[in-house]
Amino acid sequence: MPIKVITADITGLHLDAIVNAANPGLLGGGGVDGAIHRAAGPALLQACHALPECAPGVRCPTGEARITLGFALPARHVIHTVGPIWHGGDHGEALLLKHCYRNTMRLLREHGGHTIAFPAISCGVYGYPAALAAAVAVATLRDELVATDDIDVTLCCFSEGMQTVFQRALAP
Ligand code: AR6
Repeated sequence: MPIKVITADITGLHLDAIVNAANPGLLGGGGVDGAIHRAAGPALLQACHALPECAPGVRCPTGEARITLGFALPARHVIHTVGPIWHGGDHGEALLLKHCYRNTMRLLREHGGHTIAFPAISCGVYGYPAALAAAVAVATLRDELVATDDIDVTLCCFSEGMQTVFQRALAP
């Protein structure tokens, strides 16, 4: 199935999973993370808190992903992933971002999901240049979808400008 790009609030989407652009602590934050926690209600924070720490204060290292229920959200699950902070591009940012998409898709498959929406991971507070992030997202997701045609991926942007950037990355 083709990858779709939309402009929407990801918290309103009725899908098997929506993706949270989280931080390693997984206890909420600003941007899409804050919006998801507000819409999901306090049970999401409790579920995140219950996830094991792999280092003090770290429940999800950069590039990895963790899954919880969606609680009050219309989405059944939230897959939390931690994008890289942009430090100029020569600190492994592209590979870490690729791992975010790949690990998230692996969790979706493991939980039998078929529909998922991603926000523009790392493109807000974490400062990743949007066109570069969009290229990584599209290339990685295309790779992931080569072997399956039963997963419907939506790239959920929060502005028309961001939608244009992601749409360009999808153009042949
Ligand atoms: N629906 C869809 N996209 C959204 C929404 C929404 N409701 N709200 C914001 N965006 P950011 P990051 C877009 O900063 O760069 C948090 O504090 C936003 O316009 O949320 O990965 C975490 O706790 C932007 O295009 O995530 C981390 O500390 C995109 O989502 C840190 O920010 C990502 O922006 C993660 O930074």
